[in-house]
Parts: sequence; structure tokens; C-alpha cells
Amino acid sequence: MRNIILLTVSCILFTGTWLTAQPFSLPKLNYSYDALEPFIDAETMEIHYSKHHQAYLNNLNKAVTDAKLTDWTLEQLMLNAERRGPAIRNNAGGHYNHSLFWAIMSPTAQKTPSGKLAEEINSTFNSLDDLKKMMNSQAATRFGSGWVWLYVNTDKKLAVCSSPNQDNPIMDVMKENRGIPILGIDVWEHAYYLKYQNKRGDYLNAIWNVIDWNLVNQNYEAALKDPFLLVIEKNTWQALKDFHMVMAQTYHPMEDGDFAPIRNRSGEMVEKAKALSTAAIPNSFRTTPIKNAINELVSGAESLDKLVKKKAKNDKIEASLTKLHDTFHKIQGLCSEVDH
Ligand code: MN3
Repeated sequence: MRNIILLTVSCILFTGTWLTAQPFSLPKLNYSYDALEPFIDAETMEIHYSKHHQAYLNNLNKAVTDAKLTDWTLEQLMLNAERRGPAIRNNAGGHYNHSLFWAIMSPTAQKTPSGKLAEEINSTFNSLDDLKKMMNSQAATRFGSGWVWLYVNTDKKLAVCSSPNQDNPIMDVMKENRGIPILGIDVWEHAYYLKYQNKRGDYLNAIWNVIDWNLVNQNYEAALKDPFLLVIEKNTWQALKDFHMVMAQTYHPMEDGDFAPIRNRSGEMVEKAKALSTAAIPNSFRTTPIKNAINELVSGAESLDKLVKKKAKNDKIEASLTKLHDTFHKIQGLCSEVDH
């Protein structure tokens, strides 16, 4: 009897844990807290990982639960950081950035890059020393808290930038400098203050001893092949996002029988379509079929607007908006067929 009760209790506990399972979890550290001594001290590592990173993670899990976004990937959250607000932006960034940071450091770090990465560093920055100087200088002059990044941009080239707070090049809030980070250095005081106090420069010089270029190289190779790079490039296309917004906010209500939004906003739809046809198209999507489909979108939006101005009946508006929606999805389809 006692065993049955225990079994029941443990089943309930187990189920309870299951039901409250959180979408994101702390990545395992591949080394002990003291492994990066003397460059990063054990106490800083322990607090940084088990307190700071854990807090970003807890807040991220709470934020996605509150926003009912538990099925979103970390990448999706970051691409939409601006619209999703500060709790998602800061904590998705905090989780992603620290996960990358732990993963590129090692007590047995390979101190110099090799292969294609070494060649690209030399051709882009002149030398590894020049790259380090550039990153240290951007890190030193980052006011307040932030990160400095080596990343693969949407043209598959290496680039350096810094970002405030927990932002990173994946996020839509970075208006330039978009791409996939392959090396990030945390320049928040919590990353160095216990050992280096206010001497950020000493921390920046020391950290290169534990950055493992073999691991950075793996990130580089993965980023070059990653289809996510094309997703980021598409995410930089603001005019397409602006059109999409008006389309979503008029088409979906119409599907539910509400024609007020499209009758109020058909002129705005024309404006957004025209803006899309004159805005620069990101490199990978600058194809003739996509340009033609955008022109089709402008004329489709204009005929819809004429119908609205004539106060045409709902069935006419519905046919015209449905056709415009199909044209928009044709553009989306053409974008996903693009070979990077
Ligand atoms: Mn940190």
C-alpha cells in the first residue's frame, strides 16, 4: 500500500515537472569553473554562468510563456525582437549570446585560426593581430554594457561590430551589421569586474588566451552553409515587412467577413506596394521573377484601391484582395526558392 502511494506521488511529481517543462535550458559547460584561470577567474565564471546566464534563461522562459510563444525558436524570437519587446529582446539575446560565449572558450585553446578562416581574416582585416585590435577597440569604446562580434554577414563575408546590452547581429533591431555571429566577447562589467575591476582593456587582452580558433572555425564553416543566413537577409527587407503588415491586417479580417480594414486601408496598401517597388532589394532576392511579381503587386493594389473608391460590393473586393494576397505569396515563394 505504501509503495502504491509512493508510486502515485512520484507519478504526480513527474507529471508536474513535465507540464512545467521550460522551452529553453542552460547549455552544459565543457570545462570547470576554474579551467580558464588565470585569464578568467573561477568566481567570475561561476557567477556569470550559474547566476547571470541562468537569470536570462528564467526570464526568457517566463517571457515566452507570458507571450504564448513557447513554440518559437530562439532564432525566430531574435529576428522579431523589435516587435516582441524588451523582455524577449534582452533575454533571448542574453541566452543566445552567453551560450555562444561559453562555446568558443577552452582551457586548451588553439591560439590562431587555420584554413579558409585564416585566409579570410587576412584578406578582410590584414592579419589576426589587426582583427584583435579592431575588436578590442570596439569593445573598449562600447559605452556601458554590450558585446563585440565577429560575424558572417549576409554576403557571406567576415565583419566586426559591437552592440549594446544583449543585442546581436541576428536581431532586427540591428539596422546594419546583420548576420550570424561566430565569435562574441562579453563586455558587461559582470564578465570581468571581480578580477579586472575597471580595467576593461586588461580583460580584453587576456581573453584571447582562452578563445579557441578551432571552435570559431567550426562556427564559421557552419554559418557559411546555414540557410538561416538567407532568412536574416530577407529579414533586412523592411519594405517587404511593411507591405506584409498591411496585408495581414486587412486580408485576415476579410476572411472573417470584416471588410472595414481593407476599405479603410486600400490607399495605404498602394503606398506600401509602391514603396516596395522602389526600395532596394537585398542582393539574393534581386531576380527578374521577383521584380516582375512586385510590379504585379503594385498594379493589383491599384485596381483594388479603385474598387474600394467606387464602393464596389464585397464579393468584388474579396476577389481582388484574394488575388493580391496570392501575388504576395508568389513573392514569398520565389524568395524561398532563391539559391544563396
Ligand atoms: Mn554576461
